[in-house]
Amino acid sequence: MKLGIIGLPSSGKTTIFNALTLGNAPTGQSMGGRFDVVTAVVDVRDPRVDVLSRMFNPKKTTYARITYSDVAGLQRSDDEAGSGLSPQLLNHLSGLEGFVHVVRAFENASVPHPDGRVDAARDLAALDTEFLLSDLGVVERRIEKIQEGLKKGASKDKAAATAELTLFETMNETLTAGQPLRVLDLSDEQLKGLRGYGLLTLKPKIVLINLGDDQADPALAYDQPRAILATIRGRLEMELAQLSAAGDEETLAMFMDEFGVTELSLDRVIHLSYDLMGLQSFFTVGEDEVRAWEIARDANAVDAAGAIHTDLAKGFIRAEVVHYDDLVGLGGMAGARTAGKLRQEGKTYMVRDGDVLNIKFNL
Ligand SMILES: Nc1nc2c(ncn2[C@@H]2O[C@H](COP(=O)(O)OP(=O)(O)O)[C@@H](O)[C@H]2O)c(=O)[nH]1
Ligand SMILES: [Mg+2]
Repeated sequence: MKLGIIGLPSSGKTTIFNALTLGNAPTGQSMGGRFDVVTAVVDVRDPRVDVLSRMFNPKKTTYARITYSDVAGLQRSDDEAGSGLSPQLLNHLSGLEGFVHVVRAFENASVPHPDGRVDAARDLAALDTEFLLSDLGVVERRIEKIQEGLKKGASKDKAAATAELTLFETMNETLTAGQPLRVLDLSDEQLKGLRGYGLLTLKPKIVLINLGDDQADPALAYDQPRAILATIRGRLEMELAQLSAAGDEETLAMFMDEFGVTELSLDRVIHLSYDLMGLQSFFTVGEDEVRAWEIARDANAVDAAGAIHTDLAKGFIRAEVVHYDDLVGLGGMAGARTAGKLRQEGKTYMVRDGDVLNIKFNL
């Protein structure tokens, strides 16, 4: 899963990126709107993986992973005529699966807001508008293309071209009304067809309101499908992440207690990312490797097999399934088998979060 951390300059993107990746990317650098991307892969720390690893003692233990990129260079454009995203920036954004949109709410006298005054609602809307305009450009160009094709009689499949035109006209109306494409109820088929367009307002997004250390939640509303609004105390979280990375558990616990932090932002934002993308985890176990895999919540056993390797999906015979809770509760595979908790499941079995799978296949 690849998520991009986006936001206006000095909103705290790099600070939050550091908190998420336990990293040390330099913050507070004015990029002057220059397009710049730093990427880090984060292990999804799942205590269940650690328990399984102790149980099977494998050569290798592998967590699920999320890639976060810190995307600098997004700015509000004053150009009423269209979006101000550079082609390279747009290209990078289009390739991401979702966004973490950082919005500045913190006051910091030594870091003046580029617009002179902190206003989270305004900044949130500013980038949304930027993305909307970008999508509108894409949609309008596509509509012209389809219409041209229909006029010239160049479209091989007229019915398909007409259906596509209808879809793009609906999208055009949505965007023109100031709504992101996320609000549309599109079929899987339609979404698949749209994948190549990299439409920005179709991508799921977490809006992270970046608060000062003891600032109250400004309580903004953001009611959209496939969007989550949350708050974070970015700088505080970065400092806590640094304590955690340094292994200073005692000081970390003290600060977390003092500031009422129950879960580090790393874990919290990872959980939000999973929710946002509609993901769950399943596990594979063995002497060689204990591993966590991410998969859609509506995935079946064949999808799970395919997540491991396309060959496993192609030659799928059945899946041996035991739930993590049963496996651990019954002290291991032997116990789970005796208790009848190790089941044989077919292709259409719907995978549950925490399932331990062994795919039987034949090529
Ligand atoms: N007071 C306060 N300052 C912050 C917070 N987050 C970031 N900053 C400061 O704001 C400046 C810009 O942050 P940075 O993460 O570099 O912003 P970016 O331009 O969006 O990557 C840095 O000096 C940070 O220390 C916060 O939550 N509270
Ligand atoms: Mg930065």
